Amino acid sequence: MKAEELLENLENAIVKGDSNKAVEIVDESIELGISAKDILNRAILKGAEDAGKLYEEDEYFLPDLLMTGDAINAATERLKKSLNEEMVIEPKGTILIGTVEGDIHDIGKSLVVSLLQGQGFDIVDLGSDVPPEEFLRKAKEINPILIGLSGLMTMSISKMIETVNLLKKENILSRIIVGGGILSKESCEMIGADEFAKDGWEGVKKIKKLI
Ligand code: B12
Repeated sequence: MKAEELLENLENAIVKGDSNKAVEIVDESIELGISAKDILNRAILKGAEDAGKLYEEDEYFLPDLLMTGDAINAATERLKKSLNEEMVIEPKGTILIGTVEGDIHDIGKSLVVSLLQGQGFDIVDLGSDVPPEEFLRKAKEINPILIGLSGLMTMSISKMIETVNLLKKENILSRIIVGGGILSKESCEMIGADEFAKDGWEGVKKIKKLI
């Protein structure tokens, strides 16, 4: 099977929420030599976007989104091993990361964690639905070189603002990057973060520049 066809089938498996099929195609794609970055950006994220659109159009409901979420999770878990094989590892410092309060989306954030670990960063992952005070408490404890805030929903932006304000008020000097598809240069400025990223690889590049 050709690469294009394989990636299209993977996109469809993600939309349908077929985890077994998705994992099977990830394996076939890796065997065919397709890079982890292409598998993610050209199939998994496209499937996620398609499912999101169907949800917005009331063609999909929460259970469908959950199935898609499971398939994305299964596919990205399978990808993580080869992601790290594509990376060069040198020790680089500790990064604190989490999804902001009110937001439970954590698949993209976990993927970014894998990418950063593959680059030699130590990661302290606070998980999802993390209150601003928890980011502050942990930042004071570990003094990270950078703090990453993830958020996929429009309402997460106000929580990002609250979190960044609290960190700055309490004199946390770590650089801050925010990530998630909803973000733009404008929202990043509004939040008061140093950088933003809509994509994991772009995020890793920007993080390396920031520090
Ligand atoms: C799967 C999914 C779910 C799953 C989440 C499972 C999980 N454990 O994460 C479930 C079913 C639980 C879910 C729930 C809901 N969801 Co939902 N969900 C999605 C979906 C389809 C895919 C998200 C995903 O996993 N993408 C794949 C990953 C790999 O990509 P990613 O998250 O974007 O991450 C990449 C980048 O953003 C970036 N990145 C992410 N974080 C960070 C952090 C840093 C520091 C950096 C540098 C980079 C970075 O790097 C990653 C890799 O490239 C999206 C649609 C979409 N287009 O995103 C909707 C979507 C995000 N969901 C949406 C909604 C509305 C909801 C619900 C409110 C639905 C409901 N009525 O209950 C709830 C939210 C509950 C809550 N309080 O959080 C909306 C949000 C709309 C908005 N603008 O506010 C979306 C956009 C769907 C839509 N189009 O309407 N959802």
